[in-house]
Amino acid sequence: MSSFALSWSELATLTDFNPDRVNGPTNAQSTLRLFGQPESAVRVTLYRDHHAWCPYCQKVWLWLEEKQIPYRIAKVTMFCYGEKETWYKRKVPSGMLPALELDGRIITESDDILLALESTFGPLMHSLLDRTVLPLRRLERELFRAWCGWLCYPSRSPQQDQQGRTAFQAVVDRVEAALASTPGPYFLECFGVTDVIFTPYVERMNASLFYYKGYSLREINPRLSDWFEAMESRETYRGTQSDFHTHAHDLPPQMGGCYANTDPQTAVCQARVDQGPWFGLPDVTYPEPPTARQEALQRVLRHKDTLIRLNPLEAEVFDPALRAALTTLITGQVCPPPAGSDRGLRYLRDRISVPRDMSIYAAKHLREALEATAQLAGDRQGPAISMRDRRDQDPARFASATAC
Ligand SMILES: N[C@@H](CCC(=O)N[C@@H](CS)C(=O)NCC(=O)O)C(=O)O
Repeated sequence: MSSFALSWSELATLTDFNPDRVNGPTNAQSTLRLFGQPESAVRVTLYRDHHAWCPYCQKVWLWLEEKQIPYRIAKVTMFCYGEKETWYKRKVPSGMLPALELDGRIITESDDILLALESTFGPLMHSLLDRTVLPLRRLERELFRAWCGWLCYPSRSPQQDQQGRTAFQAVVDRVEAALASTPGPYFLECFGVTDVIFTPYVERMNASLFYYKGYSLREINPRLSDWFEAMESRETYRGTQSDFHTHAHDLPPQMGGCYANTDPQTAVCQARVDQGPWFGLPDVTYPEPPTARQEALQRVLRHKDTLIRLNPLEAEVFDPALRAALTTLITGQVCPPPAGSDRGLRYLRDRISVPRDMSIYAAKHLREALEATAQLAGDRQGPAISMRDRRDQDPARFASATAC
């Protein structure tokens, strides 16, 4: 059945999504985390990037969430998507992220940060320097290098691409053996700092190799599959988790380039990540939370004025088109948008960033609703996403509405 687009005030009555960002589940929008403790208990500030794209920031973020250390979060711009804040350069002249302020002392380098946190608050199950952790840390770096070797250099031939794959798989096989050497799904006998260390890049490998190489890390390797599933059982990880679309497009400017192979499967994977359907991709397997659609609606309502202002379409066209997509999102009913709005709807579809904007299932619903609505208007794609930088994501333009 088809319906008219609801008004902004009607849409606002259809979501009451309002989680406790200070004491509730891990989320990317918080600027203060207390875990039930008073604000006077805060000794730590984490400086991390606005977009939650920085893997080293995710490592420290996850550690703090797992240990439930009260902390503040200050968000900083990465060079690849905007101007670094002057106040941050005064604190950390290199501008590098993450940084941590602990009792007034600034610490940089994610491993040094974790060591300082360990010595103040105790280890997360094991110390980074534990004799069982050290070889696994080295293995994580080997995996990282093999991934870069395959992904970040153009191959002159399918044979050369295959060599990259073989070298990567050889390290993955050792990761599989390490995971198999303990009874549970984690790297050591139970969850701990080693899992935190592997998380950021293994998540990025899963996304980027699917998109650029047609290789599904999570589906091909049974132990890593179990590990992902175990990680996804943790509220902490779910709050930091990104999706395939976000990583496929945030990585090239950060890594200095990601190169697709010519395998036909790669084209299939790319079409699926860029144009959907987004449900069923191996970027997430835990059951969808019942609040996902309401979360997506609430997050768009919060930023709607900026989203309309920044869209390539005129406001008179994009405003009703966006309301049509949100009507579909929340009611499930088909809602035709104005003629010519397909490009603008797909522009927004492509610029949803997970978990910066919303959690993974909320984003899938929003992408689906934007795409279903765009299809009623036409088949034009939005302006191409830049692979050189992501200045199209400059957070300054959202600055007035960032705190929530
Ligand atoms: N070895 C450092 C690496 C940190 C790093 O490479 N950070 C990148 C972001 S992922 C950065 O700050 N780049 C500067 C920028 O993009 O603004 C660590 O472990 O903390």
